[in-house]
Amino acid sequence: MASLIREWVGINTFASATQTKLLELLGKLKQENVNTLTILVMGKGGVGKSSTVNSIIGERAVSVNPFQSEAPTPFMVSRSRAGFTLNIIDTPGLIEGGYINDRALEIIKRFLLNKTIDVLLYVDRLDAYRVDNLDRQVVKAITDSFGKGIWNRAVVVLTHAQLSPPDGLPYEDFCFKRSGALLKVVRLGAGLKRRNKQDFALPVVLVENSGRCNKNENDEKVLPNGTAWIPDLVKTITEVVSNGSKSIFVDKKLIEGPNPNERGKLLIPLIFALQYFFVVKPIERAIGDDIEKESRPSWDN
Ligand SMILES: Nc1nc2c(ncn2[C@@H]2O[C@H](COP(=O)(O)OP(=O)(O)OP(=O)(O)O)[C@@H](O)[C@H]2O)c(=O)[nH]1
Ligand SMILES: [Mg+2]
Repeated sequence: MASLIREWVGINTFASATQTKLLELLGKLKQENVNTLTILVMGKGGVGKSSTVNSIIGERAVSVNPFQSEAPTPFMVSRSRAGFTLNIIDTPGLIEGGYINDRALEIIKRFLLNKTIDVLLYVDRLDAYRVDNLDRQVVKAITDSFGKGIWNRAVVVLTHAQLSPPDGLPYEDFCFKRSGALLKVVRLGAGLKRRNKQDFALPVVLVENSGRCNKNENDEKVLPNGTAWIPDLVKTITEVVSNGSKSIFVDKKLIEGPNPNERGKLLIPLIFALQYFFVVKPIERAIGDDIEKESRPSWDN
C-alpha cells in the first residue's frame, strides 16, 4: 500500500493500562499471522469519523471540523508498532444536505482501488434519538458499493457516548434502544434477512472522542458505564478480524462493475436459456413423439 508508514508513537499517549491491553490484542493478531489491519471509517457527515480516527491513533492525524470537512477526500493514516501496521482510512461524510453524496462515494471507491478492507467502522452518534430513511440510504450506498459481505466485517461505532439520557432513562437502556433502532435500519439498508442474523451479528461499540471524557483510577478514558472504550473498540475490531469472514478486496470489477449484490442477476437470462434447451425442449420433444404415436393410424402398429 503506497502510503507513508510512521512509527505509532501516539500509542504512548494512552494510559499505560490501555497501552498494555492494545499491545496484547495486537500480539494476539500477530499470533494468527495478521500483521496488517486496514480499517475503513464511513458514515454521515459530522458524526465523528475523523475524531474517532484520531482517538484510535492517539494523535491529531486527520482534521476535525464541527461544520464541514475542508477536503472531501479520503485519507489513510498508517502507523506501525512492533511489526504490526495499522492503516485507518478516514472518509468524507456520505450524506450532505439531506442527500447521498454520490461524488464523495465515487472518490472513496477510486481511493480504495486495489486495497483490502479488513474492517468497516460504520460511525454514527449515540445522542441521536431518531433513525430515518437517510440512514437506510447511506447503508444501502455502502452495500451497493462493496457488497453485503462488508457487513460481516463491520462494527457500528456510536460517538458522543458520554451523555445523560433524556427523560431519566438509565444509560444502558438508552444505549440498548438507540443501538437497536440503528441496527434495524442497517439490516434493512444492507438487505440482510432475518435468517442471516447469525451471519451478520453486528457489534456496537460506544466511543467518546471529547477531551473531556471521564477517566478511571488507571487514567483510562471511560464511558458512563465504566467501560474503558479504546481497548473495547480495538478488542471488538480484533474479534471481527477473527470471525471467519473474508476481507473485502476492492478491485476494478467491484468499483466499476454492476452492483455486487446484483451480479447474480446477470446470470438469469443464461439460466432461462439453459432451462429452455435442457428442460423445455426435451419435454416438447417427448410430447411431440407421444402425439405422433397416438395420431398414427392403428394399422401402423
Ligand atoms: N463531545 C463529543 N464531540 C465529538 C465526538 N466526536 C466528534 N465530536 C465533535 O463533532 C464535530 C465533528 O467531528 P468530526 O470528527 O470532524 O466528524 P466527521 O464525521 O469526521 O465529519 P465530516 O468529515 O465533516 O463528515 C467536531 O467538532 C468534533 O470535536 C464525541 O465523541 N464527543
Ligand atoms: Mg471528517
